[in-house]
Amino acid sequence: MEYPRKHDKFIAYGTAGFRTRAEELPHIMYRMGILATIRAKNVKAAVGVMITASHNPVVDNGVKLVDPKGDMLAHEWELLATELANASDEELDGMVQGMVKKFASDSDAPALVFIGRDTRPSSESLMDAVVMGVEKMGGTFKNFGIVSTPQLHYFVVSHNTNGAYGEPTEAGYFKKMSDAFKKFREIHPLNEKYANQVIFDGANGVGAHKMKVMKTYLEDSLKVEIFNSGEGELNYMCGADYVKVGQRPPDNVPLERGVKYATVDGDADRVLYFFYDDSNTFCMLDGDKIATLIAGYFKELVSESGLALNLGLVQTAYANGSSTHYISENLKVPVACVPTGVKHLHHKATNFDIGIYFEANGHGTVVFSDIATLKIRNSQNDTSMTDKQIMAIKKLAILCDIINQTVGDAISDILLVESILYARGWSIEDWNKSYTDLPNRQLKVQVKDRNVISTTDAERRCQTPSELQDEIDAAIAKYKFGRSFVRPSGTEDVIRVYAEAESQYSADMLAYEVAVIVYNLAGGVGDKPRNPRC
Ligand code: 16G
Ligand code: MG
Repeated sequence: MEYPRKHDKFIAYGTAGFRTRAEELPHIMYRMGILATIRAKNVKAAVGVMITASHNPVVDNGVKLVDPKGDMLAHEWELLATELANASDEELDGMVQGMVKKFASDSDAPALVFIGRDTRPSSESLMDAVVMGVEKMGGTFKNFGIVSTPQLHYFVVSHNTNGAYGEPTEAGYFKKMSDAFKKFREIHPLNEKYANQVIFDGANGVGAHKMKVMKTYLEDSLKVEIFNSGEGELNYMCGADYVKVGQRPPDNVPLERGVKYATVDGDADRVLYFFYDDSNTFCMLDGDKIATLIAGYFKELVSESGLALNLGLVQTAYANGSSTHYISENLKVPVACVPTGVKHLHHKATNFDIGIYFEANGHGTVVFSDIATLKIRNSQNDTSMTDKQIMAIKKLAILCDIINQTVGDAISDILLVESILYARGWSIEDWNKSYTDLPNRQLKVQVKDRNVISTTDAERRCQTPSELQDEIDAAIAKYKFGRSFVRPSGTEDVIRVYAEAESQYSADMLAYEVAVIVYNLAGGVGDKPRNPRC
């Protein structure tokens, strides 16, 4: 039989698909080729399979399916994916036949599966397994080779809209975004303190390859210098996750005061900015800062345009308290909080005409409702509008084309940030000044079974174990501006702890105290959390 199951480990389709050591994945890849084909027949449209483990170490790999509109796989199908991935070899045929009967009985429906992969050495052979699964089910596939996760999402939606969203090719992707980027610059005089240069940390992954290509499309409109472009190990001491979690710069990037840096993760769906200020302090501008930059600018454009469009911002519990305060009190933009994971943010954002969503870790984008898209498109030629209104609408229309609305896209997000900074005439310091982050700390705690912790209120409070929340509340009460929550990770076998407070010392101590509470009440294993100040 093809790709027999070689281990008994149970692996679930988590927040970002299946993710584990590459050698545990061949049979899962084969089965996901099968499932993707059944899904394509079921929805009578092309679907995607992306092979990547994002910011994880190079020895890991993973796979996730992309639904026809370029969105994440529907929840019911995540459950089917887990069932299929964990079936024994003997059960497999029967299970597949059952699924075909239930979801794809109209077996003549064509099935087209788009396949993309990241730069991991294991990705190519894992792709062969996916192809084998597709062929086994009589489906056809298109291999896009090494692409970023957001590129694959873009190809799927572009194909399924017959090119209305864009041309479903790499050239189409680069051209759509870079043309819009250059057009936006043409309608603005170059402004004040804006610096037309970004130093780019490619995490030694696909982002570096794709930024190299994007540079040729951008010509001189944006100067990008690329580091960690593949000569070193993927995600090792570099990339968005390394920078965010450690709150430090990546290795192998020349560091200079006042210069603007952007760092992306291994599959280029996350981005953060950072710089060194006048006192040579490392300053990070994370997903929250990106979200507030976008929300503030879009709010202004919508109000100048006079169009009746509601604008909202979606965050998770990880959003810095200062950002939430700034959004609701200063920008006066409605803000919603949802559980971690892009699918939750994306879904919520579609409730607004213009929905902006970002996780603090740098994953996010902007989505426009069909009504918003139509209004923006049609009112550009409305003769009853003033010049100022038309100009605002024109800018909104161009920004729509810079944005990859399907999912967070590091390269597209960089182009959007650079456009807004350009329009505002801001340096990175100006942007950073909008609000000051509360100091924060994230820790991990190893426990016997992470599922003993369940959460509610968009992961901000624990329901079980029963005494856990009361003890966390008691710890929080000791710290000024203290806030803390814990949740089981969806991608690693750990409990994550987040804490913020008035000073870095307090944030570190609060995180430590809460980690100890988790260790004691939720079945901690291995070494106890260590007091950071001892
Ligand atoms: C995945 C999610 C990301 C989330 C992270 C949380 C997608 C595409 N990616 O990488 O949004 O922030 O998981 O990881 O949904 P955690 O559950 O281990 O904290
Ligand atoms: Mg990623």
